[in-house]
Amino acid sequence: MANVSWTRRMRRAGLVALVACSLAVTAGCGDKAEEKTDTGGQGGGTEQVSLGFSQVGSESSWRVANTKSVQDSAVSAGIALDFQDGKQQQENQITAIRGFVQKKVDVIAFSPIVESGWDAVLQEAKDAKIPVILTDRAIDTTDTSLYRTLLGSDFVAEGRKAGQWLVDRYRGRQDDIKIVQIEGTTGSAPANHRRVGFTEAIESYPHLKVIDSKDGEFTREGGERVMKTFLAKHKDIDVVYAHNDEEGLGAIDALEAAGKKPGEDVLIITVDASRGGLEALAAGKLNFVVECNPLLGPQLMDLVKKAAAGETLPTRVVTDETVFDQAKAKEVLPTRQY
Ligand code: GYE
Repeated sequence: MANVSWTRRMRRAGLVALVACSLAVTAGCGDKAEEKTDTGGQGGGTEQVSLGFSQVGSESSWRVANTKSVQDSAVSAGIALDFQDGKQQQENQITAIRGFVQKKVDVIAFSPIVESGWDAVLQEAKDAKIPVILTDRAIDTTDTSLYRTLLGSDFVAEGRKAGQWLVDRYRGRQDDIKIVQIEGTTGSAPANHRRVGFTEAIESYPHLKVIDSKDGEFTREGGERVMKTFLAKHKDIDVVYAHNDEEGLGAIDALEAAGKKPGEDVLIITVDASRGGLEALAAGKLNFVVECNPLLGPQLMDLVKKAAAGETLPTRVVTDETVFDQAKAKEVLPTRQY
């Protein structure tokens, strides 16, 4: 019985008991009925754990690597994965989660596109006693009992690392350094937290000035579009802080189209450290890249198994990450997985 958790057994037992109750139309369907059903044939622990996973979309190479990691790890862990692509829409993710509840999966995991608006659907999962694991992105709720844990990066720390590099780079300078920020998807945890961490790191240096900020939707096209509007609006931009590599690559496209040299005329900082980002860094077109690790699959599957087995999970699991300058990018590129 080792693999068949208390929660799963209870949920299924409860369901069977409920059906039994309504068929028999008798009073007194309680613990006894549940216990009876519980011992009656769950397959002795050989049953596969099922996981419903709702992904944000495929906006970036980070996301593509994350999806592959989740899918590959489910196979290696022997977990039956029901993968649903949210295609950048919160409604799609809500529908997927509702579907998982109806299908009675053992565990639900999802990467919430935005922070707010999840309480109702997560309450449905809670009522159905299905444990929920947040991966990658956080939600904004006052009811932390709606999920078991959050597995992913510390985005505030990432923003701070980006800001700290800038502080060090311009230490001793008195003149104004004009920074533009290409933000991630409005309302998403990484956009909110990367802005907060960055602001925090530079706020006691008044010469480091963020002169404009706009949503580039975590895509290369979005980054290019936003950078074009910044270039049209502002003279003498010194630094671009892009919330992910794709937006930084889009900013490179816009700068080159405007006859400027990215990495020299305008410094660019990004977050993710995907292969494309590190290549641009090694080529001198980006200046600093903060790592955000998308390979969350193996850790997620461990947590899924524990949740399915009714074990208590740590409320937060943070992934280990580093930062890259141009020399370090050249060093790691040959073995970079994503
Ligand atoms: O940085 C970005 C992606 O949520 C950490 O989403 C993730 C972010 C990642 O689209 O590239």
